[in-house]
Amino acid sequence: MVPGSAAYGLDGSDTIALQDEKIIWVGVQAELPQEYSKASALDLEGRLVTPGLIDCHTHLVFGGHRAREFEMRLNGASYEEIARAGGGIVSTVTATRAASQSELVAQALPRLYTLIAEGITTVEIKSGYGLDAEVELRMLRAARHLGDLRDVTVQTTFLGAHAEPPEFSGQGDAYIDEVCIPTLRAAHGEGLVDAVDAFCEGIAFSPEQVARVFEVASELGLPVKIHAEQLSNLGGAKLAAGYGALSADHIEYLDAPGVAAMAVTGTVAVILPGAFYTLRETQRPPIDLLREHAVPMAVATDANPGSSPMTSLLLAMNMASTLFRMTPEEALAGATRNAALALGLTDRGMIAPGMRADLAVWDVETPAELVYRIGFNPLHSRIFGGQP
Ligand code: DI6
Ligand code: FE
Repeated sequence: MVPGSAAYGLDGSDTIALQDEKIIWVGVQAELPQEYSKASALDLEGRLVTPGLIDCHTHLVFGGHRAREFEMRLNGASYEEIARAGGGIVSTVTATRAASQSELVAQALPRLYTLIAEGITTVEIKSGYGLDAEVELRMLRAARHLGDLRDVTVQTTFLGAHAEPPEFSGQGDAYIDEVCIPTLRAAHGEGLVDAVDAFCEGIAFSPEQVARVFEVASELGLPVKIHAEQLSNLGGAKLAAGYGALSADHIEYLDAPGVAAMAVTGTVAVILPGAFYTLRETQRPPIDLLREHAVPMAVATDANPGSSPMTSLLLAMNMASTLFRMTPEEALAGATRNAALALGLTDRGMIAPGMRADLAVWDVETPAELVYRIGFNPLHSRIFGGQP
């Protein structure tokens, strides 16, 4: 039981009863059912309690870093120019292929710990820096292993369609058919895939190529999501919505037909301000249009070594508000309830009976106070599956 706290999203409620891994009751302390009154209690002294935060879009497992590219961009090179010159994602592929599974885990752990320290209880981790069967599987195994090592739920996403590897340069179709799709089948066979993602972009894969991957995902019964409309509008979000996608992510260049298609399927718009900031983009995602169509919006770090070297979901929330004018309530829903939807998880992201007892306790009074600071972590404590 957690009395004396202000539960986010539940007007006036101040007490949460937990049993094992679940929330079993939420309400005001005076109405606490008799049967729970003898349970051990944790007094949170009026602190804000939110669902444990959920980072629904990360590339947390990778080898090396890309600080040199950061310097190149400061000298005027663009993200796309660097990618086309063989840098970018492909340079991380080289470093990732050179790392063993335990090295990948060791390099990812400090990043994961930084997220956990901010109250994250569920994190999605994508493959996509192996781009061959062996290393894509290694990345997914490393991601799963991280979830065994720390008190956090890891959801794995297969992102074989992230970039053409050097050995298939200019042969995207062959890569999709000969490597990406067989690797997806193998990873699924090992139980390593919770969802399937693809990067639909001029520097990555065409809508037709992405559709081929999504056909196989559907055949395997796996949900899909997409990196779409980040640098240009290829209609990727609409394509993904046609496959009932859980989410379309980035979407700075998303147009009205794309928003409408997402609204029909309930596809979540995942807003990634870290990449927008890092690449100094100017085209903002169509937040007003998403609101008008009641498309759920999530916010995530996109933690990756190139376009978003960021491991702070609180900072992503702050940026979503400051850069894109999302309200603090929207930013918080984006890191909890809607982030759960973006992962297809119906048992978390809200404080309600039956939900997992994943909670974050904050030394603040309101969501606005949580979102407005920059570079400050007010986490008081974290409860994961009912365990403080
Ligand atoms: N979009 C992104 O923001 C990341 N992947 C993608 O498709 C960037 C990955 C990287 O630059 O390493
Ligand atoms: Fe990404």
